[in-house]
Amino acid sequence: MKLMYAPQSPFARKVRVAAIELGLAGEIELVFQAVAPTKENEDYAAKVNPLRKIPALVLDDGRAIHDSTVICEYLDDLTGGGRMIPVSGPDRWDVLTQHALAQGMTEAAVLVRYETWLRPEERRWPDYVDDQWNRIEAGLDWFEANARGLEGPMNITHIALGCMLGYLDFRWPDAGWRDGRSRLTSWSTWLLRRNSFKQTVPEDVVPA
Ligand SMILES: N[C@@H](CCC(=O)N[C@@H](CS)C(=O)NCC(=O)O)C(=O)O
Repeated sequence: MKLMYAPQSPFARKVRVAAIELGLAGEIELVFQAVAPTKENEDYAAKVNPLRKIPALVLDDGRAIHDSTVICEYLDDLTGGGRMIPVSGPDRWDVLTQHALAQGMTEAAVLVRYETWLRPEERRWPDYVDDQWNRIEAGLDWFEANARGLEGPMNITHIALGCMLGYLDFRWPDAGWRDGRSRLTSWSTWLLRRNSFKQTVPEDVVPA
């Protein structure tokens, strides 16, 4: 299997962490794919993901699977299922809902990144950026208030939230998301020290 990824991407990191946690990393070849809004990437769009986003997993028979959530579920299924996303019952819906929150926060952070780094300065919309930050902050507050739910075996919510927090540290090291959030801070310290997270720390490099 080939994972189309970039070392900066929090969504690709989510898949890489899940693969390590599930013991599948050795079966996945990482293939760098440069993506960005306005980058046409026609070949990638035609063969892998019409949305031109990473990550995508290309299977040995040529089929492509995306997005990060579906790939995590696919990898989970390969190893019997139920570890990343509970199969049924109330836990399934809690995990999926909390994962959707972590995922939405990550999407907001990536939008801020594009808005402040890629969009030409004269066309930027500061209220939009503030609004995205506001959503991220609200999500952080929710996880701080409900951090007890983060205890327990590693699942897709833990991974998505860890990748989100790692992305904040990577792109905005001075943003101070830990301020006033002691429970989330200590949980993330534990999480980010796991091998799966240590092996996938985001880097601003273009792989050879
Ligand atoms: N819902 C997708 C989001 C993926 C995503 O937005 N990836 C970013 C990189 S971090 C991307 O491909 N951006 C390129 C673009 O928006 O054109 C997932 O979970 O995989």
